[in-house]
Amino acid sequence: MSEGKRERPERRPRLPPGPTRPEFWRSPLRGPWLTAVFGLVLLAGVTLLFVTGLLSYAAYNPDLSAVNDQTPDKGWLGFYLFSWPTSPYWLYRVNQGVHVVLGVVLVPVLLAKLWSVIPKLFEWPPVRSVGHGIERLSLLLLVGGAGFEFATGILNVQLHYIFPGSFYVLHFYGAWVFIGAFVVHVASRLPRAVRAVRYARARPEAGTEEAAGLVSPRPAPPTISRRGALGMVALGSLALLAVTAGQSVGGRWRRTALLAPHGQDPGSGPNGFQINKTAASVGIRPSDIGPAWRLTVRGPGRQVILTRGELLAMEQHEAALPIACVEGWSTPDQLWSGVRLTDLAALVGQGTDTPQARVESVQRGGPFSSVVLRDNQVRDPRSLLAVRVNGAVLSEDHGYPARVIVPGAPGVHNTKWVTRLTFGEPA
Ligand SMILES: Nc1nc2c(c(=O)[nH]1)N[C@H]1C(S)=C(S)[C@@H](COP(=O)(O)O)O[C@H]1N2
Ligand SMILES: [Mo]
Repeated sequence: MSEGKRERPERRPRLPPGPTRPEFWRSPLRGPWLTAVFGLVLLAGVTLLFVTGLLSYAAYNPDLSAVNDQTPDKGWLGFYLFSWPTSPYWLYRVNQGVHVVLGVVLVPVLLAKLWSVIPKLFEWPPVRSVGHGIERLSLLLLVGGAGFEFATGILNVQLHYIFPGSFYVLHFYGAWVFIGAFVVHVASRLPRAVRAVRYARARPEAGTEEAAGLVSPRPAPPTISRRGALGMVALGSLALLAVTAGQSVGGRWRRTALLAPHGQDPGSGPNGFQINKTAASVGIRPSDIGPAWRLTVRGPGRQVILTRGELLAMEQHEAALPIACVEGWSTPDQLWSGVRLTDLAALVGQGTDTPQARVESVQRGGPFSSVVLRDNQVRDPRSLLAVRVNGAVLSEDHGYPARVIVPGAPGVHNTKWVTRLTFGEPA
């Protein structure tokens, strides 16, 4: 034991009083092992958050049109964008459920990790050299980026739209800044973390290199073991999982989602599933969706206008598909029925090579009142302009008289109260 011990370095004489002094930090729990365990959990978790986040963004087809997303210069950061598929039809639902639930569940781990390294925030002098300065700057981006991404994400799923601008722009740019700093951090710390977990179970001596500035030189008597602390964090995460995951599973599990901002009870009957925005809340007037409602279908050089009766007289098809919102909530599959988008395209002369389509709602304004669907989405036989759900006429809040439903698409692309479809217009 004494062999491995190093001389304690001379205490630097002029540390300002307070948190810059190592002996200010007295928790006996801090040390490389605890930090490394939290760090490794975050390494796995943040990687999965990043991948599901990028996929989630791709699902919006932001490369298709400025209507779907207006993030400036996403073209460059969106180098990876691809045609979002319609199969498997649950892909977006699972992806978004994982992204949101994992983000919430990792909050206690993130806080615990920050707590475990807080003495290093007060390192003195704050900058020792150029290299040290750069490293600290990257840590600022790391911690700031993590805080920003978790905060914007959680505010968004809790429907607090207090952002200066679009959530997508902030969360997307923030993700790239955060992940850049994260990669640098992992590259420089991973070997140390692995070593700490493997070998440094015994408490390293404060002041040694192994202690990494984390171990208190004047530890207070412990009130909990390191494993106990780990268990508490795990319990916190599990508790969050228990009150969050239900809204991603949907159906009767929704009742367990105590943190769901839309409430736990979506009602009963064929239309008894989660509603994002009610007709009243977005200013849909009864006259907009009454007998005077018409569906305009447009193609290059052609236009057809249908009444609801004419729409109902067309061949009706069924598709069992979920609604899956960016906020992480989703419904189990619902049985929709209505007219295939390809059949509507055929009315205006589009064949099997049906192009992309722009969908517009009677709703005036707002980011959800119109979207552009990709050609593969339009051509999928399960993509419907739905008029019924689970055997009943669509309720007003679910989009009466007609709404779009597309397999695998984010909820926001399932436009409600549709009044116009335009095929093949360059968007
Ligand atoms: N016209 C219109 N369509 C819309 C919306 C909207 O606000 N207006 N919300 C979208 C969003 S974000 C989602 S998640 C789904 C939710 O559908 P639901 O309310 O029937 O569950 O509708 C989408 N279609
Ligand atoms: Mo949504």
